[in-house]
Amino acid sequence: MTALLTLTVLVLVAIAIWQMTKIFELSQAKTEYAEIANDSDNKNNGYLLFGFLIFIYGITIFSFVSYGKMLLPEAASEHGGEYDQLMWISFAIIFFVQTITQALLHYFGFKYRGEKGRKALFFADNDRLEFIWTIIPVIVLAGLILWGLYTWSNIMDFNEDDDPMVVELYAQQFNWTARYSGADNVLGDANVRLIDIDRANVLGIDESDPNGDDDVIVKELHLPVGRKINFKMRSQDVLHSAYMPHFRAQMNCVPGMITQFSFTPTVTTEEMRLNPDVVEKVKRTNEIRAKKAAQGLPNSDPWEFDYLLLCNKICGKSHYNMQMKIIVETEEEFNKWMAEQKTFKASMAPAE
Ligand SMILES: [Cu+2]
Repeated sequence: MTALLTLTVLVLVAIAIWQMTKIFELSQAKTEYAEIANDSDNKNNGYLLFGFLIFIYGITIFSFVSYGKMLLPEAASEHGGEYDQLMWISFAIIFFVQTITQALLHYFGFKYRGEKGRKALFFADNDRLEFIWTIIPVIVLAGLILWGLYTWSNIMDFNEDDDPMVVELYAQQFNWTARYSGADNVLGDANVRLIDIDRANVLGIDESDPNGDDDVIVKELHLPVGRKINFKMRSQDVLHSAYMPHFRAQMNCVPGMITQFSFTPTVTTEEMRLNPDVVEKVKRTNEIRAKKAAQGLPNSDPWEFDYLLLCNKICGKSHYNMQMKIIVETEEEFNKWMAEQKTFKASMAPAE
């Protein structure tokens, strides 16, 4: 009701202003017909162009200053640096071109504004000009695209030379499950049709495949630092996307097929918690949480940084909460943790 009243008041105020302008216009004794722009109208519009230019530059600077801190901290994977470099160079080129072309656009808009007696110059074409403004974008874009393709093929190179550890990421509405391939480093065959909840076969692992016996199913992803991991993604129901932002990794999880992504984590969770950007972010978040706690609001416990696996496809109503903690640790810590886990064979309830 308040909203309706406010809206009515706003509409009435708008009508009043419009009527007042009409009265003001009528009261002016004009020699020219008021709806044709004259030199002073054109000049004012030219100045407004400059005003708009200042506005877009201002909002750009404001965004950099206010939201720059929202960016991800340094990459925690081997390929991440290369990926970030490509992104920053693209950003820099776009920023440079945008700044220059906007200034030129607005300046020429002002310089060649309509003036009484001025006539537009007509010329059909200029080969040199057209060559210049075609060849520069061609060179820049071709360079970026080639570099991008090179980076992409480097990142997506799944060769077995580095002895990658094979880990499955299993997506379903609305959670993740991870499966380690065990001592043989081979995942047992699996199919959603073999899922047997009563016997705790949540991933549909084929019991007749001996490769699956030593597989380890977990709800928290532990990764040894410096070891290449080859992730194989599956989805149970709809399209999901395995997104590990700190490692600059993302791959769709598609029902009915296995997709993959591979990376080497280079920074342990403990080390990342000491990263200045992360320390700053944790501090900021906990200040907000402390304020919430004082008001007795939920989600106000102090937060500690952890790597996350998130879902980056809107897959349903709880999509926003589809995440799994990732812990990057030393090889010894990882081996110790792994030794405590149960294998698939040991964790299955016996068949009745
Ligand atoms: Cu999802």
